[in-house]
Amino acid sequence: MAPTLPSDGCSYQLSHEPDAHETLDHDVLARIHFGTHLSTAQDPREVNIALPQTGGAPVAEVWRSRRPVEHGWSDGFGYAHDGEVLFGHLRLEEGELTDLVRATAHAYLRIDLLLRRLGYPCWLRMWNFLGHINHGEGDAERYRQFSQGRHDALARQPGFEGRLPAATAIGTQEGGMTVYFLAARDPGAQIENPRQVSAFRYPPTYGPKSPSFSRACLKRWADCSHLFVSGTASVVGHRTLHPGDLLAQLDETHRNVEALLGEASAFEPAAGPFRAAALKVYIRPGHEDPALLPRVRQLFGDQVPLLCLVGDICRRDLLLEIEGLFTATAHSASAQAAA
Ligand code: 3EB
Repeated sequence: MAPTLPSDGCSYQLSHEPDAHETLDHDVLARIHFGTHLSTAQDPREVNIALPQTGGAPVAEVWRSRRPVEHGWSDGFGYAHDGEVLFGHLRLEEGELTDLVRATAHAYLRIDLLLRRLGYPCWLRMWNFLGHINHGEGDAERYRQFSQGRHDALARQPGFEGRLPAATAIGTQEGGMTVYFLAARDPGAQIENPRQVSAFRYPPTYGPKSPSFSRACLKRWADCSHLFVSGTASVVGHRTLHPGDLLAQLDETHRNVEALLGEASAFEPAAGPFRAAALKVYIRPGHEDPALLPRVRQLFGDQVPLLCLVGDICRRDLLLEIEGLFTATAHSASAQAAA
């Protein structure tokens, strides 16, 4: 049962669909299930993330394409691609993470090899889910070790700080690491946030190697533009604002997302206004609050598809993080009008 895609011109799209486990349709690039009691799947397009959902009936994140989709397994990766965009994922069990820095670097180098081999060398968007992300003190914290390994891999490419993908890094209660990602044949543009120090320039107080991600990645396709907004939190400059205050962190996060949207529009004015196609909200365990989702809807719009997940945010004083896919289609409309 393929739901009809709204005709916003994009050749592939993200939707939130009631979580189901029936066989995937041909047009699916990926289906990501979120929850703690998930069954293992054989289809390389299926991904399980061990984060409980909150705030509604469980949904899956489903990426569908209008173009023919090819899929398979390679070097332990499940992947699918449609000639324009590639989706892939990798799972490492806890036993493979005894040296987390090296394991992360190795995983990221393998991703790079996979993407080159399949002909989609341009990283757009990374999602990283790591067990016990806040365990360990100081620079031995698992998030910081992950960051170091990711940096070690990405920094091998000259000029890497100008081509960083958008990203999310969230902690799970189960061990191990799952990474899933989108990549393209041609690069997107890296967008930074004028309210925030770029994460790759954070001072060493946040870890020996700065987190290698961009605040957003803007990808222009034939008929639409996608803005992949990284996990965004209540960080201004490089500092956490409003520690301990979930709703104030939400308002600050919203200001950060607005600033980023402004930056993206200034970068590509012809794209037209960006609208939120889907958002994910991550809440630190123990900080769920019934006032949160109504406020999210008030800030980001009533109709926005929302997926709410309970997981550890990588900085200990952050209680919440929001990521999203934003779409703009004006440039294709004006291009058609001009034709
Ligand atoms: C921040 O602004 C919050 O390490 O990949 C957000 C999104 C954060 C991605 C990552 C970290 C990452 O620093 C934390």
